[in-house]
Amino acid sequence: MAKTLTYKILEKHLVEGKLIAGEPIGIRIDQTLTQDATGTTAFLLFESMGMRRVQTQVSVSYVDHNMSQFGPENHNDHLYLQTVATKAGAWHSRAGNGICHQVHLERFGKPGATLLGSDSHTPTGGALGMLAIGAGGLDVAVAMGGGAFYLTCPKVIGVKLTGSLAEWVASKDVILKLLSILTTKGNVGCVVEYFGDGVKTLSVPQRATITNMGAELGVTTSIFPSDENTSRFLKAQQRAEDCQPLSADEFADYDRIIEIDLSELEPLAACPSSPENIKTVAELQGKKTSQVVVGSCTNSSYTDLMTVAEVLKGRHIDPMTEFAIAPGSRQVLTMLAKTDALANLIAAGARILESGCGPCIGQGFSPADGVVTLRTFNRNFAGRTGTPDDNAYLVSPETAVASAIMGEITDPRSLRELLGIKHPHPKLPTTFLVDDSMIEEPIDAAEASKAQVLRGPTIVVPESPNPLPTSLAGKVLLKCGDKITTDHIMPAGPFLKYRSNVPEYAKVVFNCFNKPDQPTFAQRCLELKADGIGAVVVAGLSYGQGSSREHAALCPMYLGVRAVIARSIERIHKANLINFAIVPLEFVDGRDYDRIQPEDQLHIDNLLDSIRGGDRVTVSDTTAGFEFACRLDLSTRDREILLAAGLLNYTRKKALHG
Ligand code: MIC
Ligand code: SF4
Repeated sequence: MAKTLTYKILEKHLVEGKLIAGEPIGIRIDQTLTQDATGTTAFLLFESMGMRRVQTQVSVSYVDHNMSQFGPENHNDHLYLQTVATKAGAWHSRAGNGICHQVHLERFGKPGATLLGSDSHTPTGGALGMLAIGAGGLDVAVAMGGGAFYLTCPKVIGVKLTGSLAEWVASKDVILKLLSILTTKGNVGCVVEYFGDGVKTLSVPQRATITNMGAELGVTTSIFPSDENTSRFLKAQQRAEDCQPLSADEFADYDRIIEIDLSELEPLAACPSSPENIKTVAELQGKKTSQVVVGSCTNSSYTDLMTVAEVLKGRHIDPMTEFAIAPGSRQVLTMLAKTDALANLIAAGARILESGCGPCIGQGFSPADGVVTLRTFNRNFAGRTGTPDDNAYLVSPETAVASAIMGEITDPRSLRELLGIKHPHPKLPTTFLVDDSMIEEPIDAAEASKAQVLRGPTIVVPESPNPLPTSLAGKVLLKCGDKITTDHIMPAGPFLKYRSNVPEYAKVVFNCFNKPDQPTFAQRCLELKADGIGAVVVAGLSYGQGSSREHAALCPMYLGVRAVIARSIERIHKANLINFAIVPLEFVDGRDYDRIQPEDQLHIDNLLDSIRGGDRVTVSDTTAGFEFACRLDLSTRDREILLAAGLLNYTRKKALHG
């Protein structure tokens, strides 16, 4: 049978199970990445499992998220990550070196390899023809220690690209188009694989924008073939040895094919507050902007920023619009600095932020109340900017710069007519500036064993979950709607600095639902926990969308949440719930969601027996006096993990008993 590229790579890495869509499989992981906001926990758990040295080909620990350094927390984390990487034999990319996904693409990503990252945008690496998957930190810690990664063998959606992008239309518009077709829901268990003649018209950085934001579809990953453009990029990064042509077989067996004619696309925007709310920029034309930011792992490559700099050359941004750029990496920033581009940006009024996630994760640059902010990022979940009622639109760098000049949302295609500007089409360099002096190489084990790991007082080893009870007595502490993101569950922004201190961070679980002068979700949970009752969260469709942050399971677990009952749960979050012994239950009949009310008492008889073997449980709502059925959609390994009280305990037991 003609094979997809996804299955070719899976086949080479399969260690358990059969390659049949929907079946649980285990794969060998060649590379891992962690970032500081998830990496501190990942490394703490790595140590807690008794693991000493990483066993992968390449494991890189990046510092890119928490760089605001208000108080000692962030720097404590940086020092811990740097020294624990030395001890464990991992690479360490220091603060200021850039966003993990951009740097990984530049310096480490490799066609045909598998990459597991504790960040949901790890699939960026798919731009190089690698199978790059996001997961919770604990899964990544296990992979660092040489363990397999377990996933559901995916269906493959083939996206056939034809034609080529028109002037001022960007690769961002390709993924926004796909989001308008597939939306952010219902794509769990699929991989998106690009093929067709249009592929060769896209450079690696353009492909990376597409694979990066594929995360918003909720798919396992996205992948492009590795072709001449891939080799050109790798050679320009002085990595000719990593080149390897790879593609699907002709007439590969895709589960579904979607065709996108690149020539027909026009500039698009994701409107507040979901990446699936797509409109054409032309429809939004004229809306006043107050803030524009170009950056994030989606759109901060050298060519993105050169485009912006060239358009701004000799021009100035609108007087009522703030404009900032956050370069994706130190390589990008240095290369801008070595040409006139950086000077042009500064002259045009751009504020130059450091190379890192910055405003994308609410680390500053929050917009004023009620204003429109335009961002080249991948997520615009409500409040993610740091402003509760924000109004964030996601656009391409072309649309961003056109709007920053005009002070209103502007279709970049009108720039030629309005200001006589032609698209600058900056060329991909034939040689990128390679300076790895901010990436520390692993040292040999003997030398590393002498290294001291620095653990500041704000770094607290996370607790392990308590075993699940035989029967669960629970109470609905929160009933929420559809598309609850991990940002709703565990806010970032000013709280991001508490990632390595679970008791502190847990105080803001579901903060967006807390009301002034009333006990918080955390306080109510802890009261219940003291009475031996499990807290239960009830939710609608697509619960746990968005990031890979395992704190969205780890902190609720700490507070005593024992089960989530939802209409559907997203892949990474579901795995995180299981890893921290929170039972993920899905309504068999979605209408039962409407019958449950907050504060209802729930009871599940023989919970452990059901986890052992059943695919259904009966839940009694003793307050309202009815029973309903829930699905327990779990692999054998998932069941073992829940019964062992989480992945940490499970891995420890396995290490002891084999
Ligand atoms: C995000 O974009 O939401 C993050 C911050 O990068 C997260 C990881 C995290 O919460 O640390 C992600 O995408 O997984
Ligand atoms: Fe960082 Fe934003 Fe990318 Fe997440 S989406 S890795 S916060 S730049």
